Amino acid sequence: MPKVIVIMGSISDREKVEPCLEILAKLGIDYLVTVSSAHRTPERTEKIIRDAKAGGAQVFICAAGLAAHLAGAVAARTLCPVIGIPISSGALGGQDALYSTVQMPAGFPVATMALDKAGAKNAAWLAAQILALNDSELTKKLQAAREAMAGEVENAGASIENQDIGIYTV
Ligand code: RP5
Repeated sequence: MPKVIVIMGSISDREKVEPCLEILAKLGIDYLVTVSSAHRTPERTEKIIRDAKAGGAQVFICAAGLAAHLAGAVAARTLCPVIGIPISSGALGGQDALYSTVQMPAGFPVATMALDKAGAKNAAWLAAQILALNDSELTKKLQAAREAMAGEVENAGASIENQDIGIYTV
């Protein structure tokens, strides 16, 4: 059983969750990805959580839209960290999913990310940071990734300074 379990509420969420899977894969983190709904398939969701627990999974990532109950329903059934990705869909454009995911009762936290792809990316980074607490190789990968991001910003800054008036130097 992989350490990260990614559950989306509907296959229609897939495209928005994809960046999460890409980052997990890039970091060499095994994950299980599936579709299950807190409302449409509550028993299936329970079984996924049970199996994940038995298999030693450590982090859940849950993506859902509308009255997004999935992350909360998972949080109610596990002591593992649960990361929620609110998905925009429907008449309220994702505010419903954001509020449903973020407004958890005390004692049942869901680490709520931004909506859609931006949130999907950070869900992967946060899951990686949680796992890295006990994985020095993963810590090194995260450090390297941050250095690469800083390098990209510096290159972009240098490039625009060369093209434009370039009055800012460090
Ligand atoms: C939620 O309802 C899903 O997570 C999805 O974002 C939304 C719409 O689902 P579909 O009707 O497209 O299956 O449960």
